[in-house]
Amino acid sequence: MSNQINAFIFDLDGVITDTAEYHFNAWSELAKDIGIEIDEEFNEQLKGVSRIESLQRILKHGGKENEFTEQEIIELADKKNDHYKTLIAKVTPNDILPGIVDLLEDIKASGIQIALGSASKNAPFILEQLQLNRYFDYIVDAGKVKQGKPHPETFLTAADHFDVPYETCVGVEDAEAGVTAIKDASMFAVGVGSEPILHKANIIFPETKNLSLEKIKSAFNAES
Ligand code: B16
Ligand code: MG
Repeated sequence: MSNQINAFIFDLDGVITDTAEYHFNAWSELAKDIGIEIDEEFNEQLKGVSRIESLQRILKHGGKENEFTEQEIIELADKKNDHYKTLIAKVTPNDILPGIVDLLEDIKASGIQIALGSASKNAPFILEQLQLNRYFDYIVDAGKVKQGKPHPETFLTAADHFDVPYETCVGVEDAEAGVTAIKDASMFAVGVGSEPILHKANIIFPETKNLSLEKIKSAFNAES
């Protein structure tokens, strides 16, 4: 590993802001409509996972994976997204998780490029609501990613855009699927959350307020 970090690639939900709760609300309601119950523990499996894949996991969880046509699945996913969009319309800069603006400032001051690598097709809208666009040099278009997390494509797309070696990129994630994607992209993984879920990450911070560029740099250099 080279000891120069060329790019940071951030996940959105669970790292920059916490829209997981809104996703959970919208999915729970939709699931209830079709006779399926989901709880917070099951919701962990939906974090970082695309909209359609999330719905397929919910249907499987409820033993209804063969009950809907492809068209009906799309309609159900659209219904969840319509509800979700009404919830995220209320997002403001107050919803930025603690420590994130300082970290983005520090990265920018170091001259390192920053990308957003979210699985969410709503990511550009949320970033705008948070008024964080100016920090991001590139946003991966979740609509164009063929293989969602845990596949590394999201992270590889950002590195390819910057034309930098994968080993010089740092990915920041809160979800197991996301950390797997970063590691499979041969990048340095920063996990935010609990050790048992994120154990594959190179360094783990319990909460966003604990994130520190200095600590990330020294852990990165120690592995170079
Ligand atoms: P959408 P991230 C992910 O965002 C969420 O964690 C996941 O729960 C959601 O299903 C996915 O985005 C797709 O979102 O329905 O808005 O396109 O964590 O990758 O920033
Ligand atoms: Mg996430």
